[in-house]
Amino acid sequence: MKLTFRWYGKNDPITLDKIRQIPLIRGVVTAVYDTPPGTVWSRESINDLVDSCHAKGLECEVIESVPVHEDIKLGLPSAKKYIENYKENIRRLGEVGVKCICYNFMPVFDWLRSDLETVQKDGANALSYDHARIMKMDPLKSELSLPGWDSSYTKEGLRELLKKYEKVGTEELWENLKKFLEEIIPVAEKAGIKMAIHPDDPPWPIFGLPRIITDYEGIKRFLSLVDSPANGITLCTGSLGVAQDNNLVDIIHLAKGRTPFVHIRNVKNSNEKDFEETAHPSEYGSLDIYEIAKALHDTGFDGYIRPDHGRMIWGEKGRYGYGLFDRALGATYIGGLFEAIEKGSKK
Ligand code: DNO
Repeated sequence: MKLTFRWYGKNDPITLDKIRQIPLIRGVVTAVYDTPPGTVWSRESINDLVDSCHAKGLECEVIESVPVHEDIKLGLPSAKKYIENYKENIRRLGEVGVKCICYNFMPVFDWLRSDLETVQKDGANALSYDHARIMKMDPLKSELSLPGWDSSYTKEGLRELLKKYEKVGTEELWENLKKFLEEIIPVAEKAGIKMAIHPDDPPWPIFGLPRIITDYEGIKRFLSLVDSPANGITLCTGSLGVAQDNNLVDIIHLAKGRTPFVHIRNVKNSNEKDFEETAHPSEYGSLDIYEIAKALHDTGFDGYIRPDHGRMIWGEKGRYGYGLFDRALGATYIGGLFEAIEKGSKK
């Protein structure tokens, strides 16, 4: 397993110089951010990204994300063009040594939280989700925006997009995902890249939009759409772990050999659909991170892991979920767990 750290490119206040000093980090997880979803990334930008990482002694083998254009998820005729662009990005990334691409198939919105600065007992600030509050929110009015969202929509653009989704239910979304995979997976195979779909966060429908990568059954169905090692998942513990019926160890066994990438974070579930993000170690949240690491080890996991969202601690201000300190602590915790499990298994 290789430990990695997310880097939002040259505008990220957490610079490569800082990342390279975090113990155990081998490489970064990053993307080209200078072009809208659906376009082909320029070779110049790709090379610049990879060269910047290498210049600091960091690998650049994981891209998160190559975003999927909404027309693909909607299954519109224009999807054809966007799928061709997607394939070209896969080829170009393969040429520079990228091994894994993380993406998601969530309509319109990526990850969602109701509160970005919940104060915890120890004074840290964390992201949290209160379902009742989310249900009362209107995305067309609310000013809430998260770092993972495409911020280029105007309210009018968003209204039109949401209208188009009125015709797309769960089954249509599955159908459009299948068509997309049938096109891109052979290209990924050739390029030496493993595609890793990110589960929906949170793993239930929001604002009336369908979400399908949410649980064991959904992942089982996903893996069977195109049965190839290049068609895999990103095991995001915090996304799947807030649905209390989800057993992460079972999911890890289900996706054995099909999990090139893992996001590790912990969450404290309060009500059925309410949760708060916590420090990474098991004792702070509802997830047993040791059991998760053990299951990954037992299933022969040999992909990339990154510590996911951290809280804001030590007075840090910055990109929600993506500060330096708590994520760095998470990284060393994860590295320690794996060292203990690996050495323990050899005794
Ligand atoms: C949130 C991230 C997601 C993820 C995308 C992958 O912090 O895990 O935004 O990058 O869903 O496409």
